[in-house]
Amino acid sequence: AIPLLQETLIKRSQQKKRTSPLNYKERVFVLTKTRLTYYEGKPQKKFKRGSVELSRIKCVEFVRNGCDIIPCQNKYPFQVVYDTNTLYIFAPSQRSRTLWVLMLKHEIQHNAGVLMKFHPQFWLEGLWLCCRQTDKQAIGCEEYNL
Ligand code: 4IP
Ligand code: ZN
Repeated sequence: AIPLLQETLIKRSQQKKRTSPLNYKERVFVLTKTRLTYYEGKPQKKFKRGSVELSRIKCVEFVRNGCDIIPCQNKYPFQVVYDTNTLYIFAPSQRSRTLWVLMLKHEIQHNAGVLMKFHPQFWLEGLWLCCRQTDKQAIGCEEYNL
């Protein structure tokens, strides 16, 4: 499939298991018409680490107040919410982040299950920083617009 967008960005571990570490990894992100996939390595020689089917995505949005609290070189975070997970991705510039978010929003506009509400800040150390709720699956605290 022809990539719509490709760039080296940083991601936070999704912590799918209770014992998963919280860390940040540089990955080559590739967006196609059907998937958002991330790879380890260089664009010319890369190994697939994970992939999200676009049809499963419920929300793509900036993360607010990310820069100050997160130990990540890339200062422009955005989130991709799908199934029961949130993938946090950090872009190197405002321009890059805006491009990824606009492209992703465009590709998911006809998805079933797009959220009515979302969390504008990070899930960190057992709570949502926006609303202080301690249930990871708690309904969002702010209205979401695609
Ligand atoms: C890993 O940490 C990486 O951060 C993985 O990211 C991440 O998977 C793992 O989280 C996390 O445990 P170590 O490399 O120190 O083992 P990547 O796949 O980019 O390498 P995700 O799911 O974020 O891709 P869990 O929750 O999958 O275990
Ligand atoms: Zn919240």
